[in-house]
Amino acid sequence: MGNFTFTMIKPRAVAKGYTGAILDQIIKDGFRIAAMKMVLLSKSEAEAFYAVHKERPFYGELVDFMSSGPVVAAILEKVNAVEDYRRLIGSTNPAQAAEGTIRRQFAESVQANAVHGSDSDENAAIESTFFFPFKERYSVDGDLFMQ
Ligand code: 3AN
Repeated sequence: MGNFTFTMIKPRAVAKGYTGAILDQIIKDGFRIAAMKMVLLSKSEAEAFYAVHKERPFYGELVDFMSSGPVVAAILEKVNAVEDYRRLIGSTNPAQAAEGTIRRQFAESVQANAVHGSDSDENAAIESTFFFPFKERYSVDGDLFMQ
């Protein structure tokens, strides 16, 4: 069980001014922000980040969307972070996301679903490294520095 996960607040949610409300919910749920920045991904960076989805029909659209405006990227620290954060954000499709989840409240569609959350400890490490060098991480737990 890992103690950190990686998230992005996606372009539409940032553009609509939901960043503060989403971060507030994340913090109130017991996550600690270990790293954070707002960044505009280039198309090739978005392609690289979502390379695992290359064969899926929505890949091109997803890359265009994720590079259409700035995202807020963060590493979140909490015991059992990956699983707890997936529960907090809700299902990929906001129409199926449980009441009170971040996607239920702030998502527009399956694609513009407000936030990304890592789906495994392994991917949390890979995705964190994509955005944050070790010197930009402020961890209360040494694990964040030992990937
Ligand atoms: P999750 O983000 O819940 O782990 P994935 O890994 O299946 O979901 O999909 C990655 C991202 O791809 C989603 N967050 C969403 O933005 C987009 N996506 C997934 N399914 C679709 C779809 N059917 N049409 C458009 N975009 C999709």
